[in-house]
Amino acid sequence: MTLSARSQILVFRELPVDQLARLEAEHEVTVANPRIPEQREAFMAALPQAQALIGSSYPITADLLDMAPQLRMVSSISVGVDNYPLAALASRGITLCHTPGVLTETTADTIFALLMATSRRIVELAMLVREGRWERNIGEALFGHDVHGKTIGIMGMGRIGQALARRAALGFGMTVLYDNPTAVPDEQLGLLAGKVRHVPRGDLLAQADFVVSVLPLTDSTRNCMNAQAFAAMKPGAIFINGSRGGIVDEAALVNALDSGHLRAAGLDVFQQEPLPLDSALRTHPQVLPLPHIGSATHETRYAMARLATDNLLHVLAGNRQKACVFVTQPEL
Ligand code: 8YV
Repeated sequence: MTLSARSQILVFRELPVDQLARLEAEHEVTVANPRIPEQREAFMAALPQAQALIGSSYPITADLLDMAPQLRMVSSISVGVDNYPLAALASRGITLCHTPGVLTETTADTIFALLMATSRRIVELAMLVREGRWERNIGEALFGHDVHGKTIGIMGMGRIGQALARRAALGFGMTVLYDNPTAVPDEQLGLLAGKVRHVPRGDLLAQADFVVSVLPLTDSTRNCMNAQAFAAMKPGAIFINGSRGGIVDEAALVNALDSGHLRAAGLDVFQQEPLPLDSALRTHPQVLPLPHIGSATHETRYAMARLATDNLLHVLAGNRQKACVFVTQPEL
């Protein structure tokens, strides 16, 4: 890739000031977040000249790429790349970079916190106190369920799945089942070797007290948590989704909760985000919804932005080999 010394960069999600300064020191930079109505016109106006994009959480479609004929790379501030037209990028020779690794532990923390909060009814009981309804000792009707010592089934044993398994197995003495296209070799499992079991999905669904998705969204995982999958889960089990909303048939989940087959669901991601006001999942008493906060800590979002800036500068300088170029489905 031969690019002018100072390339045209379009920043479509706010960057930390020090990372924006790094880009401005070497390139011509336009900042315009199309999710903000007042900035959408500036974003569209900058597309025709843009040689590089950096940002996240906005659908970069094939049609949009047609409006950016100079585009040579996209640096996503994310590990997931399901909102990018991978085939269209490849056919145009546009390099896609992402930010694996830096968000692994934070996202695993979030997912385990969601599991704990869902099982122990933390938010529901905090509201009881806040709303002045704590009038006597908590009775059985408000008890939650233990997490320690139970069985967790992890769908997707990539970086985040393994970080989650470490929390479950090493921190909470849980039995850890996982399904993956292939078993993870012991040398990659490290401390988890001998502490996790690779099983078929059917066994995972039937045996787990907590079924947790950390699957990437692909054509093969889309809607994989459907009515059949929920019915295969253990009665009284809890479903946790920390990956992508697209893997869940949300109507089927609501039915599984309404029937009492599933005890509860903790969801950090949804088919449509922000979650529509008329979604049954927003107010369902057995659902604990979060607004996609998996990696949303100051420290981690800064690390992601810094890595995405590194990636962009490496590729524009002709050092593609130093960047986290997306070439296969990310191990979340
Ligand atoms: C962020 C994520 O929500 O990295 C991902 O794939 O889903 C999250 O870390 C998002 O990408 C914003 O940066």
